[in-house]
Amino acid sequence: PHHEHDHGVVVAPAKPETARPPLYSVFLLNDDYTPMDFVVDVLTRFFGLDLERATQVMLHVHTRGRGVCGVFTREIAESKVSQVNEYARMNQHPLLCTMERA
Ligand code: TYC
Repeated sequence: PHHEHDHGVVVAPAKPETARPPLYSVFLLNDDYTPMDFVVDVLTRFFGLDLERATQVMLHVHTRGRGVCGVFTREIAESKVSQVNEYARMNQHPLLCTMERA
């Protein structure tokens, strides 16, 4: 069931749903040197977590090796990763932030 346009170009019918953009999970990685307080600061400052949730996520990363800070569209996720890594470097901490397709 294809629909023919005026120009003779045959296209597939549109799906009956609103298109959803691909989503990306943003992670913090554990390391041995970044202070716990700094990680909590990052999670509140860049990901809008309250103190209780930020502390939970920080401890998850500390014990499990990495953890999700949030899920975003690609451009927002890329911006979070850049800002967090720049902020960590500015404060001379080795903290790493990464992203991958959710
Ligand atoms: N492991 C660090 C410490 O013991 C704390 C830490 C938590 C570091 C989470 C990075 O993403 C991180 N000080």
